[in-house]
Amino acid sequence: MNRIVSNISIAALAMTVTLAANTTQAGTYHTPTSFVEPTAWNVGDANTTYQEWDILASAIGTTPDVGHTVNPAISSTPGLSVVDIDSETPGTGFVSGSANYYSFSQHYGIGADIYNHGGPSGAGGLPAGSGTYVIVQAGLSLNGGTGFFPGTLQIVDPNGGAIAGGDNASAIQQSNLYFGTGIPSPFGPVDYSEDLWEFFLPNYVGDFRVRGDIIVHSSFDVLRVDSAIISPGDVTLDRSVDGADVDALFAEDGNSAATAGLQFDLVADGTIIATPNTTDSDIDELVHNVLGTEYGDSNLDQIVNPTDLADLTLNWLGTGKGWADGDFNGDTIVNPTDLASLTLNWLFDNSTGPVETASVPEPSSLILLGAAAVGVLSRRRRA
Ligand SMILES: [Ca+2]
Ligand SMILES: [Ca+2]
Ligand SMILES: [Ca+2]
Ligand SMILES: [Ca+2]
Repeated sequence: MNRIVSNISIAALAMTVTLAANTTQAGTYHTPTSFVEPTAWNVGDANTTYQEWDILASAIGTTPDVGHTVNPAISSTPGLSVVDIDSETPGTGFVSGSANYYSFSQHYGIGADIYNHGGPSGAGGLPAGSGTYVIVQAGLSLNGGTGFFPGTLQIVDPNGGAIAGGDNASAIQQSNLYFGTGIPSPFGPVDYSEDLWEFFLPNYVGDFRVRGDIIVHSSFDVLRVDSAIISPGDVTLDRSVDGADVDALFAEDGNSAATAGLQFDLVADGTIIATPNTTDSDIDELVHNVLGTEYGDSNLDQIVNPTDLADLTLNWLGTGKGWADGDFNGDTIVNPTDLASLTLNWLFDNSTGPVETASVPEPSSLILLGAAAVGVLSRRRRA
């Protein structure tokens, strides 16, 4: 934050005060109608942040006025500032009488400094390989159909440097939430847009800045930023690592990380490899190193035993199946290939709890069981 406090910023601040004092309108002119809550977590959950601004009180370091919830607490408060276009220096925009950011002379930018759990103000202690999921929602009036210049809303580090996954082209999603015409404003009726962006920052849990460049005569009105720490292997970004993540990773086999999403590229080489037991395999990284288990462990208790075999037999020759059903190679079918994976790892045990001592079939009898299952079902299909 200190980098933006300079002689230039003092001049900009003085201009802000003067212009704000000359305006006669007061208060914000539009309340977002379509902002959404995160679906993968609730505001206030552990290792998440939420901050929202509507009344923009200062051109530099406005604190969130709608809400600010961080768990666990972080020692620094987020700040929203006007910056120059394509720059992190204080900008020519100013606080309008409607408590928005505005410029009638030049394009300008906004930057929101967000303090994250692995940053200097946070508690740290997060699992190695954790990343950050960021949801940005903004509302602003348009000038000739433009508010933010396309491609400029992005996540950068607190000094403006690039973060993998934070560039606009890497956004998981960009959606228009609301578009309105004839919205009353201090400058007459305007078009108004509410938009949402989602980003995933792999291997990044530090502080960050949300920034974007805005066209002249567009009035920047509201901003909401939610973030959550994502554990390694949670490729579905739902704050849980389970069989659904294995299935999702299988489904991206052969795709580029840019296409699939950076969260899938667990062995970070730009390509998603979901072939078991191969060099640089992302699925091996998930199954072996993140989940600590082997192919065949349908219930992910780090043991391959009759419980998993029961899942497999229950779904034998079924289609549209996943890891939890006994599909261990991602082809969505439960068949002899999956049984072979299970038998190969039969009685694998990486659990820390007591080893199951109940009587279990020997591998030889297991293979006979599998052969019997194939035989029975083959006869049924012919019948
Ligand atoms: Ca998940
Ligand atoms: Ca990879
Ligand atoms: Ca198991
Ligand atoms: Ca299969």
